[in-house]
Amino acid sequence: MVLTNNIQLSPAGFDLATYLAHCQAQVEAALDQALPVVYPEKIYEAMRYSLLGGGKRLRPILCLTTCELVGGTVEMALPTACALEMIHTMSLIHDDLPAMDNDDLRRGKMTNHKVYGEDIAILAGDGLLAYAFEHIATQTRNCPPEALLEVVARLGRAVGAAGLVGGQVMDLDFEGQTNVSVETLHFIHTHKTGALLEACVVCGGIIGGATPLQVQYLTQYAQNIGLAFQIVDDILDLTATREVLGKTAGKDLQAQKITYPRLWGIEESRRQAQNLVDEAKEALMSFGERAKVLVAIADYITTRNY
Ligand code: GRG
Repeated sequence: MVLTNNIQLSPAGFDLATYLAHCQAQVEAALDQALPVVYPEKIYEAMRYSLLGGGKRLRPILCLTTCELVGGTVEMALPTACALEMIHTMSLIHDDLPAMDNDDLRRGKMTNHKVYGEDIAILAGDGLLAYAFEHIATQTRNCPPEALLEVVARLGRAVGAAGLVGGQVMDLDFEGQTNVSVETLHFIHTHKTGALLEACVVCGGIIGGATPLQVQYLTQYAQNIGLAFQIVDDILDLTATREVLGKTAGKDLQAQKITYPRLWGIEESRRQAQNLVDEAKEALMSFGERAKVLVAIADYITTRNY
């Protein structure tokens, strides 16, 4: 079976909202199928509670879209796309724990530890992280083994101390400090947020058979949208409501975190995010018209309202 989202191959213009909704439904169904409830039910239910609990599904969509852009199929990338969402979800579960950001609302619902308790929430995160790698290894079809090995290695690096974990450690370290340089803030966010977004784009490319030069361009695109995504996240934390965000608003101020708007002000932060998105789009020039979905997603990063 060859699954395709086809839109980037069609000559006519397209509507990003329709494309995102189509991919979200595809990812939702695949995630639901990927993680059935078996014995011991309690842990699977806790994992599914957060995994199937909403979210924009931006990370798996980036992976699927990039795979198709370089000539691969949705079918080839779907297990990795699901794994990326499992990893992202586990990072949210752990981020919300009392020992970390201590939050009670995520994706419009009570956080995992509020429903299942801290012990189960920690284990649900661990379970999702381990299962993500198992899922890639056991479910991927029609992808050369060496490409898959590279995907697994890149993903491991993006998640560990060289990526999310390292960024989170620095984020916690600098909480409450006012004298934080822009370089430190960049370090935190290129690791905590950027590394996984980069892995989504680049792994989709690798699965789809991207050339080394294409991987280089995709990396530039991803690094730029990754940082822009976080700048916008910081702005939304200040300007959007709890209802729209589906999570506590004003959290950064409350936790005395240094953010881009605090360093630069809101207007300058918007300008910087726009510059990054412009650079991201430039990195896709050599793909021509076929990159229109990734271009539209870059624009969406700065225009999104949650
Ligand atoms: C990965 C082993 C391991 C541990 C986790 C807690 C932690 C270490 C890292 C924190 C990572 C984190 C929560 C970064 C924030 C990234 C971010 C901006 C999330 C919001 O993403 P959206 O807006 O959320 O795409 P939805 O809900 O739409 O998916």
